[in-house]
Parts: sequence; C-alpha cells; structure tokens
Amino acid sequence: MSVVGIDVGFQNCYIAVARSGGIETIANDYSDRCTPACVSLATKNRMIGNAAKSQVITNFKNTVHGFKKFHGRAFDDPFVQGEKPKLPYSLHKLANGNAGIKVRYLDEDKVFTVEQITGMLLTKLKETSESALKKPVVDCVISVPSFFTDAERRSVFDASQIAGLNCLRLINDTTAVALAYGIYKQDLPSPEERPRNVIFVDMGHSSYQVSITAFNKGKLKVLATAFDPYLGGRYFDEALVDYFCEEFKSKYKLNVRENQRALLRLHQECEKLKKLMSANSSDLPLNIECFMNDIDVSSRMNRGHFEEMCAQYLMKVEMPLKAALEHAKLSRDDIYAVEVVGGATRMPAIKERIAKFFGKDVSTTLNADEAVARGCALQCAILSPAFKVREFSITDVVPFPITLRWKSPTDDGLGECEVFSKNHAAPFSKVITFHKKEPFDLEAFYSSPQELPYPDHRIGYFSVQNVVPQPDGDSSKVKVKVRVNVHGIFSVSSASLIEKQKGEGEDMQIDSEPMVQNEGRAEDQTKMQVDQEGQSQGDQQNEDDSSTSKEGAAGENKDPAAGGSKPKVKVKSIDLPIAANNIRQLDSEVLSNFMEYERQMIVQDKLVKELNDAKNAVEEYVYDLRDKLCGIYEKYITEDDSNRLSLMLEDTENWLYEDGEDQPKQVYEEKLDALKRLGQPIQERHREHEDRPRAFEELGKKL
Ligand code: ATP
Ligand code: K
Ligand code: MG
Repeated sequence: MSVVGIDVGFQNCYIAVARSGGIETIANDYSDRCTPACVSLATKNRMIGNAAKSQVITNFKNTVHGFKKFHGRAFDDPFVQGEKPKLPYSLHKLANGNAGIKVRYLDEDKVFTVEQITGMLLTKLKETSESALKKPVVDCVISVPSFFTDAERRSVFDASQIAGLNCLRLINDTTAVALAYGIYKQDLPSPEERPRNVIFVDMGHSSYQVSITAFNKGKLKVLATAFDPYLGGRYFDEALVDYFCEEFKSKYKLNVRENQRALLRLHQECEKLKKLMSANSSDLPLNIECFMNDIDVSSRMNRGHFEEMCAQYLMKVEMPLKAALEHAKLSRDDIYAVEVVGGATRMPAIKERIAKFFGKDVSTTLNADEAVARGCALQCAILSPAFKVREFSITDVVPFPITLRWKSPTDDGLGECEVFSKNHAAPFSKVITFHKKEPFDLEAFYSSPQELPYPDHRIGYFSVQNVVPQPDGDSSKVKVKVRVNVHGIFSVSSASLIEKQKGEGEDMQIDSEPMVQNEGRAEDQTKMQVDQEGQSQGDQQNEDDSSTSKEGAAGENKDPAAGGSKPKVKVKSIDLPIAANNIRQLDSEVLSNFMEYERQMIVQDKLVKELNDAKNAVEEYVYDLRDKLCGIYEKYITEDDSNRLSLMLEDTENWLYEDGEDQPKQVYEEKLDALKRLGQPIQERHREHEDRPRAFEELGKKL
C-alpha cells in the first residue's frame, strides 16, 4: 500500500510520500519538486508536466494549462465563458453540456474532458511517485480547494480514477496545511483545555483560501473556511500584461492581443517580473527581444507602481479573513498564529495586508509550496493500515449549506429541510425519518446560491424506491441516511423501511431523542426527524459513494454520539433502493472507457519514449566514440582504422538527421549494435592496458 499525497494546483503540483524516514516531498525526472499542471498533445505522444511547459509557446494550441477550475462546469458556465477568450487552446461544448478541451493529438482532432486532462496530469504524478518509491502507487490523497462544490469534487475524483488511482480522500487545501502544521506539534493544549486557534491562509495562482482551525492534542477541528475563488497570482500577472499591452500599443504600435505567441511570452515575462518585485522594490526592467514583427520591446516597473495598479485585488485580501473570524465567532485576539502558504503570499503587499488585519506578523513556518502535499501524505499515512503515524483526528466543515426537498407523486407531502448548515462538521451522516406510503423523491441543493462560486445550486435527485404502506394501511417509517463523506461529497447513502412490530405504538423508543426535530415544518404524511449520526471525529473511512452502505437501519443503535444509553428495540428493516439522478459524475461506462483510453495513451507514450531512447543512444554513442578516438583510444587503433571509423561515425550522424530521422526502434538498435561491434574491441584493448599496471601493483603488494 502506497502512502502518497498530491497537491494538484492550478499552476503547480507537488507530491509527498511516506518513506521510512518520514514524509518527504519528491522530485520528478527533471529533478524538480514542482510539476507544472500542464499537458501538451502532439502527433506521436503526450508531454506532461515540465516537458509540456516547454511547449506552451511553441505548441500553444495543443498545450493545456489553467484547466483546474473547469472541473464539473458546463461549457455555458459564466466562469468558463469568461476564461475562454484568454485561452490559447479551444474549448468545445460536449454532448452533456460540459466544457471539453479541443486539441490535435496523433494527427486527429480530439476533444478531451477536463477529467481526462487532469487524469493525464495525475498519470504523470503517479509515475513520479512510483519511481521515487520503486513500487506501484495506487492509494493516495489529493487536495482540492475548500470551496469546491459537489460537482467539482466528483469531477476531480473521476479524474483520479481515470489515472488508476484510488483516492482515499479529497482533502481541502487548507485542511491539509493544518494537518502538516499540527501533527508534529508537541505543545498543543490537552483536550480539556481551550484549543489553540490558528488561521491558515493559502493564496495560490488561481484562488485565495482561509481557514480557522482549533487544535488540541491529537486533533484538529476546522471552525470555519472562507475564500475568494477569484484572487490569486494569475490576476496580478494579468494586471501587468494589461498594462504592458497598452504601453506597447502606444509605444510600438503593436497589438499584442492579436498574437497568441507574443501574448504568452509577455505572460511569462510578467510573472517573472512580478516575482522579482517581491524581492526588490527598485525600478526593474522588462525586455523581450524579437517580441513581435521583429521588434524588441522594453519597459520598466517597480513595486510601488505595481501595487497601485493592483489596488482592486489587494482590497480583496481582508474580506475572507473577516468572514472566517465571524463564522468561527472569534475575535482577532483569539488567534494564536497566522500561517501563510501558497506562492502568491510571497508578495509583500499580500503579507502586509494580512498582518495589518490581525495586528501581528504572519508566520511562515511551513514550506509555502510543499505544505499542502505534505498534509495530503500525512492524511494518507493516517488512513493507511500499513503505516504507523501519530493518532490525529481531523474534523472538516461543509462549506455551503445543503437543503433537502422531498415530494411524493400523489400525496401533497412537500417539504424541505436544511440538513447541513454552513460550517457543519464533516464528514457526517444524518438519518432522516419519513412516514410514507409510496416511493418519494428527494432533491438536494445548496441553499444559499448567492454565496456559491458555482452557477448551479442543484446537487442531485434521489428517488427512494419500493416504499409500501404497512399491512394495516398506515404509513411506513422510512429512514433515509444522508451524508457528506470524506471527500466532501454529498449523497443519500441509504434508505430502509422499518416494519411495525405487533402491538407497537407509533412512537418507537428509538426515535425519542432525535437531535434535530423538524416536525413543525413537516406535513402530516411527512413527519420528518433528523438524527445526527455524529461520527464527526475523524471518520477516516474511504466510502465508495456509488454503493449504498448497509448500515442505514441499524444506525440508531450504533450511534457513537448516543453514548449507548438507548434501550434496544428489535425492529425489522428492509433496505430500499435509491436511484440517483442528475448527479454530476461520469457514468460508469464512460468512466471505464476513459480509463481504458488513458491506459492506451500510456502505452503509446512508452513506445515513443523507448523509440526516442533508442535513437538517442545511437547519437550518444557516435559522439562518445568520436571524442575517444582522438583522445584516450588513440593509442589502441591504427590510423587507417581510426579514419575509417571516423568516416562511419560521420555517416551515421548525417543519417540520423536524414533517412534515420524517423525509423522503427529496431533499426536504431541494429545501428547501435553495428557501431558497438567496431568500438568494443578498441575499448577492450584500452581497458586491458589500464588494468595491467594495476594488476602488477596488486601482485607487488602480495609479494
Ligand atoms: P492554486 O492553489 O490556486 O490551485 P497553485 O497551487 O498552483 O494554485 P502556488 O504554487 O501556490 O499555486 O502559487 C503559484 C503562484 O505564486 C503564481 O502566481 C506565482 O507567480 C506566484 N509566486 C510564486 N513565487 C512568487 C514570488 N516570489 N512573488 C510573487 N508571486 C510568486
Ligand atoms: K501548489
Ligand atoms: Mg495551491
């Protein structure tokens, strides 16, 4: 079982793994701990990560980046439509209305779903962790923004499956950071003491997240999260790009926005400049040679001016901090520390704003780039039976309130109830009791659409089937379990019909202590009660959402929150099937097709890599042997032979650029063998000669 944590950023991905020494972040095949969230499609293969990033300008139409926030979104989604004109690649409306990504791959026009693109990225990250751990990787924990809604989370989860990963938990970015902060702390207050409240701030490339977390020994509890999904490093880059586009228009008469290549280069240069300004407050140059129409452009910028330009963004820093405090019902003085992570918090203006709000310096004790991945790996280690870590319980929150609405086809038992309030503990299950004579429908939706950073507040429809009246014609008691699981995904996870026992009254003992009772709002036919199934404390079980769990009916007897004081009543319960509709998740057939296609693409990439390796091996051998012929091998070959061999090497080199440019792997292998047959005898003679004095020396020592 593997222990791997993956931070899938909008721009940068990091991987942390558990090895015997503890949790460590690992480097990829470019010796880089950061893998760019970038996928480039080409005529023969795909490039992913660093290799793809180097194609951003040269192959811009087929190099996909900045796609993380398309998860679970429709093509017509205002956010998607807003991004579309800024993208160098094309978006395409899929049959199901979702936003697809249109590229040219293997000489064909292809439309990939965002799940497939993230699946490709995850394939790369999986391979990187496999080569570090030297074993197959399946189990992992993946981070998502805390504000991701159901549809977005389901979409990321689907992506993990396409890559052949078993995601044990989708964990919120800031919760992962909190875990990375807390698990090693030896001095946390004991469980009876007042908790230590720490505020975590993560500003990345695309978004800004804040959470307030209460720590006691062995546990963390998220009290509140707040966010601005539209504030992050990219908006500051764009401000610079806008500025220079205007300037170059008047100064050089260039319309940069018409030229995708120039625009992408300007973007890269502006990001570099932005980073330089974080360390340097003086005037800094921006120079780009041969920018457009053979014109070199140059300009200057300094931090003061930059901050003025970005005033509208800097103003937005305070709001989520304030909101988080309000929701947690804490004042600034209750905050022990303000820990900041994420690349964009390196901007001095951001740190200053945060520090000013709290009236204290921000702490940067965590690694700003790697904390999320480390937290993910820690969570994976906690979930893994194969790995020993300190016990640590994690309670997260539901970011947006969720309401359930119900109706039956014939009776007028229509009603609704907020089942999860904002910042309700998660993961969490609740059992709701209905009194029904026939099947009924439940609709789940986010109840405050105005605060939802997503245009559709519907979560899904769930039909509770096979409901029948009791033999005496009375309504049946139907227990429905609703759940926000470890991934932060909502589901109606099970339903059961409780059969009335002989001589038993309407009010069974087991229902006498519901924690939330909504009788007042319920219709006659729809008496509804909500039982908390309160395993809020670190429910760390991976729950397969698609299979309904069988524990529904027994729920009340094993409720850990009940303290075991309830008298046990024998009831007979029958599991009821639930049909889920309009859940924004790939259906299983589509998913397995995507998984199969991903496997094929992996094989194709491997073949191309082997071919390239075989070709490179020929080239390397040519260069190596040529060097040595005029160097260390000179004494071991006649001049004639040397000349002949040199000529042959030159021929091979030319061939590589002409007829040998595009040959099957076998041809390169044969070529290399032929060269080696000539080179090896020389190498042998050289080695023998080198070994001889050493052998004499050894002999001398012995004598
Ligand atoms: P997200 O969390 O939104 O999904 P991400 O995790 O990919 O995105 P990070 O890697 O945390 O984002 O941060 C990347 C951002 O940080 C980029 O905008 C980058 O330009 C910015 N950044 C990195 N270093 C600096 C610096 N020294 N000064 C200013 N900005 C920086
Ligand atoms: K990141
Ligand atoms: Mg991030």
